[in-house]
Amino acid sequence: MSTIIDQNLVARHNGQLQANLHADYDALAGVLSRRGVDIETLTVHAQQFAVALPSWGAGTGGTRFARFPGKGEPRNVFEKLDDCAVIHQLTRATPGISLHFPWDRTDDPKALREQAESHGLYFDAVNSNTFQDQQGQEHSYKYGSLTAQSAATRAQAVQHNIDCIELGRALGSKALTVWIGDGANFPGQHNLRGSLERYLDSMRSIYAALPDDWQVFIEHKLFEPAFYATTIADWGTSFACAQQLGPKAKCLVDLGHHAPNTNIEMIVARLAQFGKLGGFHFNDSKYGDDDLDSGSINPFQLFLVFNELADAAQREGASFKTANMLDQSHNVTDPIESLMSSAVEVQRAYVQAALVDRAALRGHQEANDVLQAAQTLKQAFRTDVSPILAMARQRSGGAIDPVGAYRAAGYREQAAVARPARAGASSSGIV
Ligand code: LRH
Ligand code: MN
Ligand code: MN
Repeated sequence: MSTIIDQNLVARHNGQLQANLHADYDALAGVLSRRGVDIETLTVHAQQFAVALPSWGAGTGGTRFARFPGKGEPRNVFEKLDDCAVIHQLTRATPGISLHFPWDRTDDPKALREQAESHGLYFDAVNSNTFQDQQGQEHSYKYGSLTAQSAATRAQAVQHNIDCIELGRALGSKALTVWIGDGANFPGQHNLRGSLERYLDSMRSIYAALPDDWQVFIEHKLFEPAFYATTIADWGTSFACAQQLGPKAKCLVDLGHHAPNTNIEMIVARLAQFGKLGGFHFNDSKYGDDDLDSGSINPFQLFLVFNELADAAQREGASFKTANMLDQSHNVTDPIESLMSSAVEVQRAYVQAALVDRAALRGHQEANDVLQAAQTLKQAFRTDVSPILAMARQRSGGAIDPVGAYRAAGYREQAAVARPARAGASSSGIV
């Protein structure tokens, strides 16, 4: 695997932190062994964790009002891939990349795939985009895409999704994620049932184009850009559509796509129970689809989501798999730093969930010992597993302190020179 940051620099940086890490790790090993938990098992578990990076997260996202670009932002998909490679080199937790078309359009998928493979990266689910018009496009999505009244517009949106599958195939992806912004801003603007009928019709054509070993993920979101009624607004609609379409269709849960205080872990449990949990877009939010860094607002919720995933994995064994991806927008931080720390926060929740004493929890539930049941979860959540995460990274060849090593390497400063800003450039297309 070729690395972008000099591995000797990473090793030197690790060397400075080594003694403290070992002291912290040994202390935690003692705490855990008193609970009957072997720290080494958890460290191996942490090393097995992976969450995919959103290509569109490598640049500054911006809001509906403004975008303040940072220095040295990637100008094309190849440069985004370089930034993703740096994130994986230092965290060893992000080998997958989720591309978004046409933002990441390339005439040379072979070269892109080779570049990814040279860095030990692969392509996770590809995302289609019929939520904005693209240059030269014949029919506008102003009034909808897969649900549009116009058959020609629907056909164009279907074809774009089929093109995404083709491109994804050349890149080695195995899934397509479909999120549409279709909906209504006014009561009466469209027929609520008719819109979903058209969606299903369009999705049937996309489903028919899926290769045998592919899946399609339906991503719901309660509002925005439609502010009165969104066609795929909730997990119930997503689930019903996935059922209608067939076994290759599953639901994707973006944590930010729910009303505040929604019990997302229960949605996860329901979808897992009925075999329709396809994957995640991890991020955090306070109000709406804020796309804040994972674990920055509500880490307990993230832990509870992973607690459900651990429960499902225990029930269903190795066959239980979800496609885990980040989906964040960075406005005031360096995107590479945000993505590194978010990957670590998701990994933290994954390891904390593995710490839950499931037999004890079941016992407390059966005995209606509510307090002890709640405490069992809290004990795992309160455990600071940072030394496990750092040790896992180091053993896998990464950095004990990814952000520290990244800053010491001066990657952003070098990128600023190598990638001079272009007026009006937007990395994702979101401005
Ligand atoms: C929609 C969404 C969806 C898009 C991405 C850019 O809010 O979460 O996943 O593809 O943002
Ligand atoms: Mn999303
Ligand atoms: Mn979103």
